[in-house]
Amino acid sequence: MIDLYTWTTPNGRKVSIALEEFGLPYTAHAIDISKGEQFAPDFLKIAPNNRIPAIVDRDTNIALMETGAILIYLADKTGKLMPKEGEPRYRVLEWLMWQMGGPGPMLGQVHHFVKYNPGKAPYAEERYLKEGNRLYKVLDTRLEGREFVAGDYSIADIAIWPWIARFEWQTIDMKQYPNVKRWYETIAKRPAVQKGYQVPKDAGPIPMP
Ligand SMILES: N[C@@H](CCC(=O)N[C@@H](CS)C(=O)NCC(=O)O)C(=O)O
Repeated sequence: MIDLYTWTTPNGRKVSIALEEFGLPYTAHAIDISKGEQFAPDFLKIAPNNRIPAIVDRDTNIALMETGAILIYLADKTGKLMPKEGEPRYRVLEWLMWQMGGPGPMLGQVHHFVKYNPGKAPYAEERYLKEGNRLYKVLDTRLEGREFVAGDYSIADIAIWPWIARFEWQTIDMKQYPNVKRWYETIAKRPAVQKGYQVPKDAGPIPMP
């Protein structure tokens, strides 16, 4: 049994979607980051960076924060959604790390400046929106002639998809990125994605382009 501490955000959804895909039993605990619950001392014991999500695997007593580490841990635990060796494994890790260093932090800044603080910092809005569009273009090019980012559907797709699901907040027109749109729609149809998207509470329908 796994305890998942999470909220209805892209980083939180990476792990709830992965748990659904892996078919691992888990209990979701809501950490409402709008109320500052990520700073509660008990949460900080397992997530010292005061950010969701985090897990505690009761089978192994391993507590983990950081979605990249959590996804690799769960893929290794189950032997699913990441090749076990060789170049195919490194391709998945490559695109997982791309998400962790690119779309995660950069689109997060787009949300901060463009969605929540429009007009306060025009340079930052322009800078992060330009970077966001650049990353969509990189993803679109990668998905040209490929169904998924790295071989079969993997933890790399699961890491990227919830960030693209915020395309409306980002004011990014997904239709300009047809390969991203096709990939996004394919993944959105997966039952595990539809279930994991609504953890720890119903957040309305998945946005569709
Ligand atoms: N690199 C971290 C990022 C986690 C993160 O930024 N989580 C956000 C929600 S999507 C959060 O908890 N924010 C709370 C805060 O900023 O205080 C990961 O991948 O787990």
